Amino acid sequence: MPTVRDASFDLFRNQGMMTIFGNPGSTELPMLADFPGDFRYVLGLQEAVVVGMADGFAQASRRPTIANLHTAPGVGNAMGAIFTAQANHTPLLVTAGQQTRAQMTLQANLTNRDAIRMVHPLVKWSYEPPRAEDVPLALARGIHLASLPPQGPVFVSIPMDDWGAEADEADTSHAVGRGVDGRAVASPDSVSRLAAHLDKASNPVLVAGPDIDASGGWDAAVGLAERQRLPVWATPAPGGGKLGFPEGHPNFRGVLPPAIGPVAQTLEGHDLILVAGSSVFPYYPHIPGPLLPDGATLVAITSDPDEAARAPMGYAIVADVGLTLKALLEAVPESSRPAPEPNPGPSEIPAEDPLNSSTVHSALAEVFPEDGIIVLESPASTLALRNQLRLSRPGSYYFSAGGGLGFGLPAAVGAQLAQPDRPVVCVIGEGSVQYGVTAFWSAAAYDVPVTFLVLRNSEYAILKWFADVEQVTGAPGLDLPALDCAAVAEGYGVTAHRARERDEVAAALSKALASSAPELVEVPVQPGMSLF
Ligand SMILES: Cc1ncc(C[n+]2csc(CCOP(=O)(O)OP(=O)(O)O)c2C)c(N)n1
Repeated sequence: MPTVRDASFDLFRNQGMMTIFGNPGSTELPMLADFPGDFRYVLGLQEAVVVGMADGFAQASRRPTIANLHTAPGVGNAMGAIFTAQANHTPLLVTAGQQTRAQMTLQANLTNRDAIRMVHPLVKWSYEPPRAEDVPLALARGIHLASLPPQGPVFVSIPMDDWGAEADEADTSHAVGRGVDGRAVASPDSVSRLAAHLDKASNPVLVAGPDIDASGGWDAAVGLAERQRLPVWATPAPGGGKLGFPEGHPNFRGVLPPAIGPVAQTLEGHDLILVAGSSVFPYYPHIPGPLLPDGATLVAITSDPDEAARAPMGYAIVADVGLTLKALLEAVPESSRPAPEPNPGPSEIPAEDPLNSSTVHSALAEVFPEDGIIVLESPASTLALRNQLRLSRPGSYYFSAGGGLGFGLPAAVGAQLAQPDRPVVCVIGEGSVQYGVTAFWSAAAYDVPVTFLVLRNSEYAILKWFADVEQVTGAPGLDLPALDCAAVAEGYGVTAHRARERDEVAAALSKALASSAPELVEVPVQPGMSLF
């Protein structure tokens, strides 16, 4: 008879989930016993980092991924990262150990007394199997649910004595071997109505969101924009966890501002706004105004019924974004509208001392490889990075969609593990580093050659900008004097360089990019926001 552990690892193997991210405790050791040689265990030193690494790995490998946590306190530490995975639509199987079944009711030490409810609002499904022999089926159910659109994290709590229990061979062989496939295209009617609407519009525009890339719709989005002569905006940065359109393309206009009034203002003059693969819209802060420009209609394509339902305006089609864009591309004729004016290249910012973040990003652009991947968590320079780099390949950009910090550093390590042949650069503010700082250790311990570019402006710059928008004066806690990330990273085993001038920055980045070990480049930058 196989044990629950044998059957569960067969399931993981069968699903191609052979990298497990975790931070173990006594309740997880029975799962890890006799760890099979064909699996890889990646240790994170704190649970937010475990989930962050798993998130980056799942997104960059496009596979569901396991994050194994230590009962209630481990799940508690990971809650912010699970929130982010939910916003990112990342297919994660989050598991946590639990006390033995015999000691749960008397609530022995470390019992997660309400494991299901603890994480419930942040996941698609939260479960603790009623019997040990149900664990493989529960894990299978979780993996399939996480992978079905809209993708997202699920949670299974597993009592520690379950792993050694006998599994029912006949039942588990079905659970281990099955698959589920659920990418549904919009109905032919819906596609042809939208195609006619688009072709007849006098000045339509495309707003591209992260699920275009996640659903393999990149080429279809480009084809559609070219055939229909559509200018293209990226969905506002907080929700743009991935790119939906090549930012160096002549039709690309820029990133939409993240607020109600400014979105309508930016889209002024368009009579049809087609949104693909984004919520409508990831707004923040609250700058009121009309939801749409006068006379405009909005149609959104999303795989997420909740995104479709909660949009405050417009018509929504719930369907796989990539497949629906392909169908739409086939249904529209070549438009006779004039092509949009080509977008000017990145702005040039003079080098000062200390450098402006834009100048740092222009130095990065100079040495950034064609197939490079950016993981970004530098709030005050997000727009400057997008403008300077103009990333134009799918799978080349990851960002925390929900607005929570702590994703960047671990997700970069996870993305690099998933894509060992593509150089990963993590561009991060010195404040943001602290929310996932122990990921430096995992990068060093597993020789994960991420290049970390830390922008050191000695403050929470974006919060000072928010203070202006919110008309708040006198708020404490917005300065970060003497925070030396280079020294901290060295303590975790990462080689660090300090660079101040533009040429030094480019040279240090080239060196780090060529290295087979993780390296960090810390650059002092001017305070404040960098928009270009
Ligand atoms: C988990 C979490 N805690 C706090 C915040 C609030 N917050 C947003 S941006 C920011 C400042 C980040 O500082 P830094 O990385 O140095 O970037 P800068 O604003 O200077 O570009 C903070 C604290 C958040 N978004 N998420």
